[in-house]
Formats: sequence, structure tokens, C-alpha cells
Amino acid sequence: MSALGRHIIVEFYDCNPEILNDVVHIQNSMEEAAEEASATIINSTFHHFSPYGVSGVVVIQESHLAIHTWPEFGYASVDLFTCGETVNPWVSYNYLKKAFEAAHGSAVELRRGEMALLTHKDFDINQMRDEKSSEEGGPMRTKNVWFTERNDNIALSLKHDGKLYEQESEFQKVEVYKTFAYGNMLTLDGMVMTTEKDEYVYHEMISHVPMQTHPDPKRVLIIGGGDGGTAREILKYEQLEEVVMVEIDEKVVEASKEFLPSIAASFDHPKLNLKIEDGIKYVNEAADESFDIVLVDSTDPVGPGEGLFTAEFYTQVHRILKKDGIMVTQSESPRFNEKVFVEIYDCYRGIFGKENVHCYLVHIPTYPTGMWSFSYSAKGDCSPKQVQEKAQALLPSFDLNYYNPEIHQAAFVLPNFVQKMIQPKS
Ligand code: SPD
Repeated sequence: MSALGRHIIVEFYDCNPEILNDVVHIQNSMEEAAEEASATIINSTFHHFSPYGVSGVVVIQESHLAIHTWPEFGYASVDLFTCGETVNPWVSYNYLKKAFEAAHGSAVELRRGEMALLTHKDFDINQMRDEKSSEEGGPMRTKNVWFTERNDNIALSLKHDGKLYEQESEFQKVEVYKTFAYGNMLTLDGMVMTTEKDEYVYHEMISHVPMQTHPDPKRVLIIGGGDGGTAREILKYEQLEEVVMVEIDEKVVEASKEFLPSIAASFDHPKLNLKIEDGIKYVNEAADESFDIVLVDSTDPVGPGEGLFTAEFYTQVHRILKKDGIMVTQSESPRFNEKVFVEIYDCYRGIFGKENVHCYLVHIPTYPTGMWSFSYSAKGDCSPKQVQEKAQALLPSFDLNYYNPEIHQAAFVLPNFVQKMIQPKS
């Protein structure tokens, strides 16, 4: 042996972009490529970056395999580094070329640690052994796969144990991950929508704030909300006559029913009228003053959710609200989506009036920055903090995890930086 290791630096071109954006597929392929070459895997860490790209490393007893992908160019750069005589990195190269469906690949091999240039240092090797691994008869294999949602400067990562659902619908990519910390998690186009463990914050706060302040709600419209969590909360109020929910993407409902059953718990409720259609079209065609409360449980303002963030749409929502109607929308994060957050409040004030639009904040650990906002806009004079006694009396029977009368009041108290961001322009 004339060198300690062999390092192959690989370029794979014209690969399948879908594969290069699939963190689970990449991780499996990299591990299989290591095994195929008879390497012993110790650990692996892989991250998906929203919207595109995967980075990862498989640490092997004989060194490592590393990758970064650019799905938008069908390109992957890969490092295959092995030490000793037992593992042939070219076996991994051939395996990965097929696994990524690369049209062509190129590679250069470097010899690392030329023996002719090395001198052996004397030390007691037994003293340097890690006690735990010698007790267990070898290294333990672990794995780390991460989902990451990010903008240019901020990221949120959750470690997961693979994907339970993955469909490219007509509108967006619908996925459910099995996360370690937050249970099953629904994502749309790589953005976190809800998780089993903290969903109640969002769903209780979008629902109970307006339901507790409206004097006598009978008809509620939910735009979006395909996971079913908002409907579940709203349907706790037995005085309602009808809850219409308009979700554009039936795959969201399908995935949620199968993998988020505690959230999608009320789809069979007799008062729920579920429509799979475009929420914008539904609102445009709905009769004047036909709803007491409209909840916009939308995605972020990209993809199918984009049209829900326009003055035209909210003007229509205002039209279909009864005289004392209330609109509540998810209004993004003051820190993660600063521009759109500010625009939302400007836009609503133009439609509902300066005094009638209010912001309230919640803590959602699985949304980037953890700080999320809702808007409360009143067509009449339903004050956001004036809770109805009759509605409040129902709360103990609802078994809520986040909402309570004190949280309701406190949520409208805004930190100075948020007040400044959205103070009405005079
Ligand atoms: N980035 C998350 C924006 C909120 C999306 N809506 C969540 C749907 C929960 N029903």
C-alpha cells in the first residue's frame, strides 16, 4: 500500500432532480453505496434544505462518504474517501451513479497520505482506545436525518425517522414526516403546516379567539384548513348551524386523515360541509353577509396560498361577512416573514378600517422563529378582547391545551418591535 487512503472526488451530472431533492432516498443510497463497498457504517447525518438541496455525510469505519446536491441543476457533488485495502470506493461510485440516474459522471482519484512522506509515531495504542467501543466490540451505528425549513438567513430543523406520505398533488408537494420531537408532521412544498405535538396552539387560537368574542355565531367559513384541526375546534360549539370548509387540495385531507388522525378528528361531523375547491372562487361566489366568522387557515403566501394574500380576496371576505362578522387569518411571523407581515396589516386596515384590525401572537415551536401571528378584523364593533360570558362558560368542557381567557387577553399585548412594525400610517 503506497498511501493511507483513496479519495474520489465525483461529479454527477443530469441526475433525476426529484431524487436529488429527496433526503430519504439520498440517505438510503449513500448508506447502500457504503455497504455495497463493504464499508462499516458508524453514523450518518442528512439535511434537506427547503426548497431544494440535500447535504449529508455517512461516516464509515474506513473514513466517509459525503454529498451535496443541486436538484435544480440535476447535479450532485460527492466525496468518497476510504482508508485501507478492504473498501473499494469505485464500487460506491458505480452504485450512486445508478441510484441518482446520472446521465454522466466524472471523477478524479487522489491518493491521500503518501506512505513515502509519513513517519510512524510511537505511542501505546491501547491507551488511546475509547472504552465504550471496545466494551461493545465495535462502534455503534447511529443516524441523523433532518428536515429543514429556511429563508435566506434563518432555518428551523427537525430530526425525523423518514417520510410516511409523499404526493405531488395538482397544487403542491404534500408530505408527512415522522419527527422524533413533535410526532407526525405535515409539510406543503417543504414548509411546516402542523405537527401532532404542538398543533393545538395554532388551532385553538385561530378558533376560540373569534368564537369567544362573537355574540352569536351561527355560520363559520374556513378557507384552507385541510388538516382538519380548525374544524375540530370550531365544531366544539354546539350552537353553530353550519361550518363550511373550503380546501383546495384533497391530498392534504387524505394525508391528514391517514397520518394525523387526532387533528383530522371531525371530518364526519354532521355540521361540517367540506368542499374541495378553490377558496377564492368560493368566496367570490358566496352571498353577501352570509357568514358570521371567516377563518383563513392558509398556507404561506407561495404556491396555492398566494392568491389568499391579496386585497381583492379580503374585500370579498368583508362583503360576505354579516354586519357584526369577524375575520381571523394566520398572518405569518413578524421575524421570519417581515415584509408580508407588515403588508397584511396595511391591507386589512384599508378594507376593515384602521381601528378594527388587531394582531395577536402565539408561540409555535415548529414554525420558523417560534413566534407566529394571527389577525383579527371586525366588520362591526366586536372587540377582540370583549369575551362573551355564555361562550366562556363552555370552555371547561372543551379540554383545551393552550387557550384560556388570560392567554386570550395576553395574546393581544404586542412587543414594541411588533407594534412599531404595524402601527397604522396616519
Ligand atoms: N408556515 C406556516 C403557516 C401556517 C400554515 N397554516 C397551518 C395550517 C394548520 N391548520
